[in-house]
Amino acid sequence: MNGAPAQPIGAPFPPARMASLMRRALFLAESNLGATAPNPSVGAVFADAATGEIVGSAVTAPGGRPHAEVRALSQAGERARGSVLFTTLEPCSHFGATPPCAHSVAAAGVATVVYGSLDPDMRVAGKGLAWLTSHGVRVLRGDFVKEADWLNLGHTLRVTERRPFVQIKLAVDANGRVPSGAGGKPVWITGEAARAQAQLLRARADAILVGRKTVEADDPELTCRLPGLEDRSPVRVVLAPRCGILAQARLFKSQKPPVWIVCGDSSQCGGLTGLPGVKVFDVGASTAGSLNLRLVLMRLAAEGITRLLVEGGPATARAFLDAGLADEAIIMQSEAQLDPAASLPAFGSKGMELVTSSNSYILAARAKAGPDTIHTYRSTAHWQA
Ligand code: AOF
Ligand code: ZN
Repeated sequence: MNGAPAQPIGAPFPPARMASLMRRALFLAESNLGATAPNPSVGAVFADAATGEIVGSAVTAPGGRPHAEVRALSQAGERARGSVLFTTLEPCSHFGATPPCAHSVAAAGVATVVYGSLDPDMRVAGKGLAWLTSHGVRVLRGDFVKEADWLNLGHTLRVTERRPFVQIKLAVDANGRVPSGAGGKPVWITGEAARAQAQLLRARADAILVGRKTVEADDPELTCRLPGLEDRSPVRVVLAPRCGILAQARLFKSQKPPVWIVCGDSSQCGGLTGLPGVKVFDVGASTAGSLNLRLVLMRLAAEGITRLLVEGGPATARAFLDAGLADEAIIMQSEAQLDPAASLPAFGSKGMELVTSSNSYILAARAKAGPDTIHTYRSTAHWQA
């Protein structure tokens, strides 16, 4: 269709307005990613049917409630009557902690609901749309369904596969190499702009995960230090099959956000179990002593995690890739060249090609951040060109 958005018959607004209102809803949804778990971050925009003017808009509140639609509805007030709602997710139909959004929307006299993703939650799963239709509200699929599905992927995977969305982030040099990590502190490869982007990834995650070796080599804090977003730091997760993490690590200096140690034998974690803000999860180890990553992810999902950022090191990233459990790989590439004697190929022996030349991943975006380049690869299981 010449690149124009697919237009449902009888759309309430011209194509460009339909697209921009849904884009606005997506933008809102994106703004609270990482803050609403275990609930999805949804964006909702009410537009006046006659003028297309926005009369109320909101995102799911931090902590997951109230839901986006009811927050936006209270802004719109009487102007919701006869309006058009653009929402990134099918409005809910279940009586949970709050009354169902679909009921509130229909009761407010909204004329049309334009939605992005269907809600896979069995309590909703089409019943939200059915409620709306049976109460006289017109329901249309909106533009940017692919983008909405991508934003909701953490929620979808938690519901359908009982695991979170997994995003891998790795900073590499011009040759795709990473520092070998014996210095006792992080080695910065990328510049300030890329680092700020990396911090934003932390803000948009529910949890950040590293392997025990990264704690030893870098002694990181794993918090979000972007001005104004400090309270968006995710739960800090360390994969440590045999524990062995020193209680002196900087991670334990602050109790917030919590630190979760996922191990294969909690009897080895003696010194850590009593630390404030620290929880130990024992998922059992294989005979080779490694952890089953699917079990790790299921444990995190059971704790409410929908979006997990895997930050290191390369062996940990590689393990998620090998297990087919990485949904997105964000490669931040510097123009600098590391000393080969003090560096390793990213993702272990295979280097970056493990992602960049794989049929399982597709380049979804490439952008400059100062002198660095950010390559975003997405799993073709969830993202098509
Ligand atoms: C919406 N709008 O903004 C969100 C929705 O535990 P509860 O009662 O808050 O319900 C959580 C479920 O509601 C969640 O699993 C998902 O199906 C839906 N989330 N729905 O209409 C929203 N966050
Ligand atoms: Zn709802």
